[in-house]
Amino acid sequence: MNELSKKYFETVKKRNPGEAEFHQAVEEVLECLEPVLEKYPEYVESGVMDRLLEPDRQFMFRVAWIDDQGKCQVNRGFRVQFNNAIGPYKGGCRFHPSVYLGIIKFLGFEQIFKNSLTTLPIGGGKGGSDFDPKGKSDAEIQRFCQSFMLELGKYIDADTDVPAGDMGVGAREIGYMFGQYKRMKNKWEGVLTGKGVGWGGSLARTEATGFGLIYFTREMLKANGMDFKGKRVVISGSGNVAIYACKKAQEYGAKVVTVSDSNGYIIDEAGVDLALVKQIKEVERKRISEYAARKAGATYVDRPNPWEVPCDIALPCSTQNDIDLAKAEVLVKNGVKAVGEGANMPCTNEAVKFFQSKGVLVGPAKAANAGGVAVSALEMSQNSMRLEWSFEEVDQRLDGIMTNIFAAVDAASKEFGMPGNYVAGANIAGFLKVAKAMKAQGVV
Ligand code: NDP
Ligand code: 2IT
Repeated sequence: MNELSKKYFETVKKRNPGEAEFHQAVEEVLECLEPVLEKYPEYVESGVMDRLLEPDRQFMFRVAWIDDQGKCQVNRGFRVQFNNAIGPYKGGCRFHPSVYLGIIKFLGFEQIFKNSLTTLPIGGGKGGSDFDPKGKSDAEIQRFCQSFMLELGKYIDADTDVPAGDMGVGAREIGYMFGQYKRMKNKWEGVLTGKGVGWGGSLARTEATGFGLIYFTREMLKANGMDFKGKRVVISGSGNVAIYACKKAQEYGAKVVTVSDSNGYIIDEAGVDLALVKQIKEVERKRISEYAARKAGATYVDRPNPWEVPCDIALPCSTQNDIDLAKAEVLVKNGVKAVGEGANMPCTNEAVKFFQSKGVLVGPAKAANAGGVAVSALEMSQNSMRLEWSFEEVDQRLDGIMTNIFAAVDAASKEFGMPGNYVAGANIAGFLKVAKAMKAQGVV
């Protein structure tokens, strides 16, 4: 890191003590932006960088709700409105017991650049709660979501801040939150995305992040003389992103041999049976170990490390810091050629640098998983127009957006003398659009 980056980084660490994930996300961006700030000192002089590193505002609130035993439960809710230079704050809500301000801030910060890369008019934000949806009844989920929205609803609307899903928040939770918001405001507006089809949701939003990941990775492979056909793919996670990444990779002729959850992973050398995964995860909401119990020839391994399974292409689609340096070393030893980040920040900074030093392609999260939020922005457009587009139309736009994102990332990496460093390319291309807008709008 140069002296300027160090100065920014020290300020961030001092202002945000104990927020390791946020520091990690900032560190990577600062390192990648060094040549950009040398070329465009005006972004330093006009305070764009100082302002970009400090969220516009952050909300933390109590979420009290009554469980099925009639007891009062208390969780903490968050919304960080990070930057709205190019559009309303936009980003998902995560419900997971590990959630605290540092996680929401890292996600919100990354979202600024991701949303910029989509080329659509959306700023960066993120929210969530330390609520654990696992093992809760449907009625408990509903009461929690209503209580969460009762507070969150004070800070959002369709032109200000538009939340969506993330880990632990899918169609069911969005439904309950949307219903509550509508009741609070007596207004039907596109205040959330990921809504159900038939009441404002966009076709292909469910598939968008996973499909988009594969479209981006396809472009990255193509630029390096490879494709998905016949490749062995390892996927972590078995949630929304993992399922639809698996589907599209299989359509492209890849053999997906694993999916996982936070307890363990399954190996199926015959290729993952996606209908079975969907039945277990989406319908029954059970553990992935069930897969091995029901599918002949598949085995379950009782530790959440699918990265020990040899593969050509690794698609981490579960959570942050899933692949550290030790796991990256094993992947490289086993011959991995490309990593496509479906989750947010799934590789540690050390793992990313190691992959790159060994010539492994890395498709960074803020580019590779931008398909979800891109289709969310298309959902906002459809809501504003009071129109609905067909699945094919949305999917085609998604493919075009992901193809363009790869092209922009690739071009930026070359322009700044780091060809093939798509991590730097994504940070640079994402940053430049936001920085230009912030400078034009003055010191606010
Ligand atoms: P889901 O809640 O649908 O699925 C999350 C999956 O990750 C589950 O299989 C979960 O297993 C697993 N998981 C969670 N924690 C761990 C852990 N510590 N170790 C191993 N596995 C774990 O979430 P999504 O699929 O929506 O999100 C996955 C990732 O993709 C997240 O990083 C999210 O931020 C990112 N993302 C999501 C987008 C979207 O549109 N949904 C858009 C862009 C990025 P378990 O059931 O055991 O918890
Ligand atoms: O991390 C992400 O981009 C998301 N969870 C999707 C956000 C959105 O607004 O669709």
